Amino acid sequence: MAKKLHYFNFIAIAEPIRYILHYTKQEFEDVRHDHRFWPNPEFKEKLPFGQFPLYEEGDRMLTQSLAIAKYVARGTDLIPSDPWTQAVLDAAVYTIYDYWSKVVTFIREKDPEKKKELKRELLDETIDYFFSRLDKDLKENGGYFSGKLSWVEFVLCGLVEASNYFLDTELEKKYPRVEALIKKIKSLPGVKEYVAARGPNVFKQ
Ligand SMILES: N[C@@H](CCC(=O)N[C@@H](CS)C(=O)NCC(=O)O)C(=O)O
Repeated sequence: MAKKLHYFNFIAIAEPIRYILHYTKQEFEDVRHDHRFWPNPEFKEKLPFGQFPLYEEGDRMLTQSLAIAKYVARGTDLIPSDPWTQAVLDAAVYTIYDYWSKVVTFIREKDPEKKKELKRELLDETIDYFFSRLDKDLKENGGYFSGKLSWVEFVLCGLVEASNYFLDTELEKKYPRVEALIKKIKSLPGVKEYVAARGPNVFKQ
């Protein structure tokens, strides 16, 4: 069945899904919508909640980036069979999204003074609060969130890359296990070739 992933011509919450699809060697159409021409009323209306990402499989549609990431990882080693381990991974991914929601607040802020303060807070407080704990978690679990590679490490990698772009930083530099994990994800078969073709630009015109 034909698979399509729709998102903007950008990394962010779609990139972990792209990584998982490439790593697990699933053929899909990577449909990029130009953010400069958004909202495109015609297409926005077709989206169940007016937002990307949208995943299509034949005539079925799925929204919500985490639901899509977990779905495309189904049936692979990236989803453990043990319910407790699955719950531990869900807890880690919701924590990563709690962090990401603060970056989204910063991205959406239009007032320059408020934006500056939100950036300061992220760089001086929020990142360390979350990443010191995530790094500890990785350290205690052999470099992963549950002892082995899962779909959640792909989510972390994509959102660190997007944070770096929006905040003009390299946040992983202070967190050695996060840094090592990102290197590992980006050198996985499938991901490595995709990243090489994608290049350093997070926007693709
Ligand atoms: N909780 C949703 C958030 C979706 C979302 O915020 N999508 C943004 C892009 S990151 C979007 O489509 N914005 C355009 C719009 O709202 O018109 C998810 O994780 O998929």
